[in-house]
Amino acid sequence: MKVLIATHNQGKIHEFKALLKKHQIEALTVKDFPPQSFEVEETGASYLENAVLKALKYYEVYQVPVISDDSGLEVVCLDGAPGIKSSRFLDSHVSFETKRKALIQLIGSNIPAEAFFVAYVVYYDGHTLLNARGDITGLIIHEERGTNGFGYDPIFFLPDYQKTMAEISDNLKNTISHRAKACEALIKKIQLMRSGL
Ligand code: ITT
Repeated sequence: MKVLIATHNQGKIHEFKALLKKHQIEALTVKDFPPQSFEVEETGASYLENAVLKALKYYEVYQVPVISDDSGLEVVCLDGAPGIKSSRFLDSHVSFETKRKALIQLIGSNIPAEAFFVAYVVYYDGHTLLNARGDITGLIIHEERGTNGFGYDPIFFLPDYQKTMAEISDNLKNTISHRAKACEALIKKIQLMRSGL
C-alpha cells in the first residue's frame, strides 16, 4: 500500500516514513509527483479540523490516499499556548530557534513548565475518512539540548528518560511520541477498514 504524507514539514516526513515502514506502507511525498502550487489555509478551530482540511486538499490535488497531521505544543501555565498555532507562533517565517527562545521567555519563572505535544492524524482515500490522536507529556526547560528531531524538541524534556526529545534516538521518538501513538492507532483503523471489518 502507498500513502502520500500530506505535509511540507520535513521533520514530520522523516518520522512518518519510519512509522509507516514498520507496517509495510510506502510513504510518498509531494516530491514523488509533478510540482503543484497550492496552499492549505489552516482555518480550523481544532487540530482535527485542520488535519481534515489538509487531508482533503492533498487528496483533491494528488488523487491518491493521504495521511495528514496537525500537531502542536501545549504549555499548561500558558493555558495551552502556542497549541494549534505552534508553527505560526510569532510568525510562520520566524526560525524555530527564535520561537524556542521566545517561548522560554514567555514562561519566565514558571520554568520547568509542564507541557504536552498533541498530534491528530487523518487518513483519506476519497471515500473513507479516519482519524486518531496521540499525546506525550514533558517539561519545557530553559536550555536547548540535543540536535535530533525538529521544532520544539530541544526544549521538551522527558523526565522518564532524563533527556529532551532532541536527545533521544529517532527510533525511541518513533515509539513514544504523540505522532507515533496517533499513527499506530490510525494504522490499526486503516487495517480494519481494509480487512472489511
Ligand atoms: P504541515 O501543516 O505542512 O504539516 P506544519 O509544520 O505547519 O506543517 P502544523 O501546522 O501541524 O505543521 O504545526 C505543528 C507544529 O508543532 C510544528 O511546526 C512544530 O512547531 C510543533 N511540533 C509538532 N510536532 C512536533 C514534534 O514532534 N517535535 C517538535 N515540534 C513539534
